[in-house]
Amino acid sequence: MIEVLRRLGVGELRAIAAGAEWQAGGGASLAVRSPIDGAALGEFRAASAAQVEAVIWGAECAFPAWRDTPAPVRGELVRRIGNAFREHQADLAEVVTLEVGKIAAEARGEVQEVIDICDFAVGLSRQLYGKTIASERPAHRLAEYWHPLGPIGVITAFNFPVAVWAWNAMIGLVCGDPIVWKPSEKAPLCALACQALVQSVINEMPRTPAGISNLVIGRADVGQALAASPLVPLVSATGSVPMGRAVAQTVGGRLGRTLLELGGNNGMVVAPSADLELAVRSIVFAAAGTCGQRCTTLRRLIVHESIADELHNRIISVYGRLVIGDPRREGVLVGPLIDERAYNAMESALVAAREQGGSVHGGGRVTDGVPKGGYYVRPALVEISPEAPIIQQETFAPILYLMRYQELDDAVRIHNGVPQGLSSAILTRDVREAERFCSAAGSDCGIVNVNVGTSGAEIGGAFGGEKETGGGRESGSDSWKAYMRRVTSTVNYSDALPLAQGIKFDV
Ligand code: UN1
Repeated sequence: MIEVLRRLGVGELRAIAAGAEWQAGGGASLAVRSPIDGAALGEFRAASAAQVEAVIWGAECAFPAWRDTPAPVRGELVRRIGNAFREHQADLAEVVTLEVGKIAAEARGEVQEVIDICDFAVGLSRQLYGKTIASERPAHRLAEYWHPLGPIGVITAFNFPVAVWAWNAMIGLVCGDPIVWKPSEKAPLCALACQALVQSVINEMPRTPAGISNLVIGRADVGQALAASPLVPLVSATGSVPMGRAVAQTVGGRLGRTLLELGGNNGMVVAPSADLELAVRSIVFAAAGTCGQRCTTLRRLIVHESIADELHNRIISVYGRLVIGDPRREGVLVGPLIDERAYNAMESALVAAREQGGSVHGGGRVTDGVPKGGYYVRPALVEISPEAPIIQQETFAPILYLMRYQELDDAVRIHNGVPQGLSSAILTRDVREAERFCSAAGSDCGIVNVNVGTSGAEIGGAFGGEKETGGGRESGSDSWKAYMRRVTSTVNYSDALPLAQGIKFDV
């Protein structure tokens, strides 16, 4: 077994995950490869439908005891989980790098996001506030409060293999919900490491019900089994639009709830007054960082025509200096794409962009000075018309489309003219432009930034977006409400029975 996994406590895999029977070299159905060099990291047998059902049943059995555990005590568990992640931050970051190819700083940042959401959830465990509402009837108390919901299904993508689970799991846990996690089949090792850490904390905290944190490993059919179960009142899913649509249809068919965080096709408007130095830095991090594989990656740049040439040249010049290669190497800023399929998708998008009149700078595979077997690419900048169909599509790779505008209204129209609505930004020193972009008539996204790129959100805000992005909100703010059920309660403490709306009904 890989040494770092041993340090994280990934030992008795059979005990911590359904479908995670470690098959070092054995012919199982799910092979995991490192995007760094294509090296085999292990093989798994995906969970069977019966295993998924058994795990969900275990979560359901754990629910009453966890529901009845005081929320601050649930918070204490999450506080300890946060400490375990603090202690193992470097180890877990190493697994993130190995399994999904993030550079060290970003892998560490992702684990930091887990720690931050744990802290947030601990505070939240004493702040699951309801409301008292003025009743129209005398001697009546009208109130609203929140109860745990039940087992929560969490489906996550490869690109944030630990943080997005933590957003859902830590909030869900303090809300009193057991968690059943189906990670991306491309990142089961990260999930096993997280589950091992959580399990070790659970084992040391007396009276914590077994079965509040669970893992099922497999492909789409495992996610579908989770989505189909009537014992899972909420399924929170992060990933592609087709995945989200399939999950939503299954969950919707049984009238369950979903929380969806799907594709982003994020845009940034660069106005004439923008600080170009700041612009270049925020654009390059947002467009080329994480090799273009964040939901929040910048994909569309809408630049005022007066500065478009200069900005274009500056980006090309920084792209030319970017160190691309083994994410474990000091100084590397852009690691590999996740796999060959991602590389092919990038190539096809660039072919389509050329056919649609785009002029492409960069792109293409890097083979010199990088590990063999990995898919390393040069980030691409594509100058293109806002009418080109390709800009409607999210390609999970570092392709940045550049379009020009004359009037801010046109920029906003171009910006909003795509089916997705996750993250957006405007770079300007003109407060009127900034406020217009943030207003109801401006960006139609869930995240709207000024002089900050589209990616790299903090956990304290609600995270998610509109339109095909799915409408869900997770992480901070009051996103916790999605993980609980709301009760509206009227208590009459008089001897009379006045009816609402003044209705008379004397019997
Ligand atoms: C994602 O890509 O699914 O805002 C999550 C960001 C990160 C989270 C991205 N904090 O870029």
